[in-house]
Amino acid sequence: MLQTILKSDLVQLLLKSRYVKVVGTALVLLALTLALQGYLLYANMDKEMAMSEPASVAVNVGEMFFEHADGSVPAGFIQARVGDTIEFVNVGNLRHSVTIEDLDYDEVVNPGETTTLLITKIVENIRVNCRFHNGHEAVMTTTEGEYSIKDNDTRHSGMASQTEPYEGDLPIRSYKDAIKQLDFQLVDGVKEFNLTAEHIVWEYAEGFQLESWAFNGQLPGPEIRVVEGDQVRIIFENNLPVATTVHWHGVDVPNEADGVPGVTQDAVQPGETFIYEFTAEPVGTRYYHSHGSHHGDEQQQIDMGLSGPFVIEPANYQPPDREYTVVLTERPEAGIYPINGRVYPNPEIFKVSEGETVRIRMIHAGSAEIHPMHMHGHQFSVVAIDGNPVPPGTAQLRNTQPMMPGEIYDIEFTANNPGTWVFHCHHLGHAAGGMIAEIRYE
Ligand SMILES: [Cu+2]
Repeated sequence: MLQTILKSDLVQLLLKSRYVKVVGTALVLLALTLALQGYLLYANMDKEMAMSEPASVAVNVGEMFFEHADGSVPAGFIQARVGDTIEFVNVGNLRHSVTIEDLDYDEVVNPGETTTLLITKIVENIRVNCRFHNGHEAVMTTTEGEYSIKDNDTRHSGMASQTEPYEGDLPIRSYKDAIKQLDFQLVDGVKEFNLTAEHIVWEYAEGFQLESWAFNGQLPGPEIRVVEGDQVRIIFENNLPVATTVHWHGVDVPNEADGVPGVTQDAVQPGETFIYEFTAEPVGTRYYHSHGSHHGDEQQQIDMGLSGPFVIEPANYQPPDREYTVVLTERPEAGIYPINGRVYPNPEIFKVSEGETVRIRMIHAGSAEIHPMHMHGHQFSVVAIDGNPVPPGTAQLRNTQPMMPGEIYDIEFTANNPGTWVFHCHHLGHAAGGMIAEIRYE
């Protein structure tokens, strides 16, 4: 730097100058430059010292996630430096553990409690699990100095990597174990259904298992199908580790059967039974879902799997040639967006034959996202919205139908274009997260 200044034309000119005053000015400028350089060097050192000072990093543990409390690092990724302490805070309702095999660390953390880990060495991409619940884990990386956040955000990167094989005591189930419709018994003219909420591990695709809460052990819950005007009795048993309720979405039930904890009933505690009784009305595609145990945990319970279709047929129902039900759900913590409890490359397959009229009852049972459902190769008519028929002659002909959480659309199309066609969410992050079904001609 000094040499550069001395060599510069301006300095050479000044040095040649006979005016000492000018030379003096140049020297003052030079001194100022050196002082500024020194200051910058000092400031940098100060910054580096501040950055390597040990910090306490808060990581929230809940159902089913590990995430930095301040949101500075993507969910599912834990970043810290040597010397830092990580405070794992259980912000959920269930008991969790912080289990890090590579660090020989295994601590149980009850709801509201914290366990602290001191980082003593650099580790790269090691797994942090909870040994009680398959389905949430994080990748931890520590560094010596400065943070370097890697993008490992399973929440937004579409289909997450395969889960560890589940080794606990919960039953592992998949679409292969699911039944289509729930049977009833006729008791004094009342159609009586037994519905249970169960704690299971659900296999959305091969090698992709997540701990779930499920009606009758399946995702989505089995379809309950009744006829307009039926007297319906649902004997609901809660076998979950948490309290819950069941809400009959779009059904005009009497108030006491509406399933809202703290408003129309007390939450059904683990091991308890609650009876919902109502008349099936109005006609149309409806669904049932958890309304949580208290205000605030509905989203968690719904995302973990507590929903299923409820269809009220008109008397003398004339079904189309083919009829299918689509239940859209969301597991944002794992980056997957299932259709009927399945994610691509394990898609729900709708078989059709050329010339058939096909009806699909689409239920958005997820909790948060918009799903524009797009069908390839066909145009469809929207024949019912939220279960209620669209007046004849006014049905829209579409190939994409956006759906908001809680919305229901019945669509119909003619199978007039043989092939294998995808039917998928056009929010492409959701498609990447598995929200793709197939229409296959037989
Ligand atoms: Cu979507």
